[in-house]
Amino acid sequence: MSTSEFNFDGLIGPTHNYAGLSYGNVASAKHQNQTSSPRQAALQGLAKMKRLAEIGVGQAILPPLCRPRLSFLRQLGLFGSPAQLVDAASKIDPALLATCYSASNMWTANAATVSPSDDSVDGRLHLTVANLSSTLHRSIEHPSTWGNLNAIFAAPEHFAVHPALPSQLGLNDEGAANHTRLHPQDSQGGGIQLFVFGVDSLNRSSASPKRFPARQTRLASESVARLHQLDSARTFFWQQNPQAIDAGVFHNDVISVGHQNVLLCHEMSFVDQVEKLQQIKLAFEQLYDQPLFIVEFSSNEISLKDAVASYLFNSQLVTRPDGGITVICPLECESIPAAKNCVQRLIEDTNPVDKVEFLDLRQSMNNGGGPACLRLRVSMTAEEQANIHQGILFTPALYDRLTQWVQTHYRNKLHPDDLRDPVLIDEVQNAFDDLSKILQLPNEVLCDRQ
Ligand code: SUG
Repeated sequence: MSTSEFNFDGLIGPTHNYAGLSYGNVASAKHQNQTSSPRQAALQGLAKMKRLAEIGVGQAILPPLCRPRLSFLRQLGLFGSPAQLVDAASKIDPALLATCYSASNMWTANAATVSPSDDSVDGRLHLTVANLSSTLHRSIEHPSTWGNLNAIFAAPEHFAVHPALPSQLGLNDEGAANHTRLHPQDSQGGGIQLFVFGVDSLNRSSASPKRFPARQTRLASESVARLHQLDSARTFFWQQNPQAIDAGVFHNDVISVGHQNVLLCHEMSFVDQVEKLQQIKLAFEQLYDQPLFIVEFSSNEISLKDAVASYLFNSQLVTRPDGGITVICPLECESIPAAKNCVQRLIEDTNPVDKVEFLDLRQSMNNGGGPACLRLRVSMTAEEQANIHQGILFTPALYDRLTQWVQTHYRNKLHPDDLRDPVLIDEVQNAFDDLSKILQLPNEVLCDRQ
């Protein structure tokens, strides 16, 4: 069946802040305790969605999760009114308060792993919510993400929404950020799915990073592939290069991006990279009788440090209606010379990528989230599209309403210390009351924090 790709971008929530919660994420550490602008962040995210929709790419949104997550604080033995809970959490540790206020769910590439119906034995589109169990602030996302995805993909004859894998050491799963699908330009027939894990938790002697944690395990990736009923002949499991993780590449999408018949990567992306790239190229060519374009950049062209600073590999590759591919880069790829040269080579070399656009996503970038982190790709048939919740499909009218909504409800400035302000609890609640009407999703689904 013919499918088209939609980007489900995270609508950035009203409590976007810089608390430095993600160990191993260089940008998050660097901006710890700086003042953020939730309003600018959300407007930058909306501007990206608008631009992609103008280019002609399928665009939808995933709602933010309601914060603070008070039920989490109650599970930890705190009690009282919302204001008392917030006060108690801040007295235990400001990091605990920041944890339950985090807007990290904006990076929807970590919300779930998605396999289109063409690839699954049962002919349904599969989504597995990511448990995000490597970091405390992200590990509390999955119950609400599960609720939202069930409300959006509510037709079980078309969609299978799997709950997160058990949140246990050894099963850490960070979703589509460590997963890519390759397929010919005409998207008929199944694709090749590439899962990238950071560590093999069942095999202690296997390579692993020394400095920073690996956030995806082999067991998690393989379990998701089983749940999605994928054809093992078309499914690959590769290990991320531990040196890259130690340089701040906490997800594979910080060092590699695949789209359609193009795979863009750094030479330090994977373990046994030369052999792996040969294997996948051969598999693609045998299956589809056409080339896979692998664009690999050497450390001489761009160091790991510049790759992490520029987020070159977190650019989005999107197919335009005319069949060409545009690379959507963060502004940082324009200002870091090595990254700019790589972009130039990418669009000049023989491959389908022939245009570049640079977008300002600085608010998200300062927490380690680039263009590709902000979107979850879902390839759907026309019938599947008609069966998802329609209120989240991006239109010019929805853009106008959400822009107005952000202007009305979001603070322009937010410092982690401001999270102690009890007024913020009601501000967020009011924002969600209105959002529920705009997206036509029940408030108890959108704001399940009680
Ligand atoms: O998980 N940052 C996120 C960034 C996620 C980027 N996503 C992808 N690469 N797909 C993370 O590290 C920062 C939160 C803070 O410091 O408050 C944070 O969670």
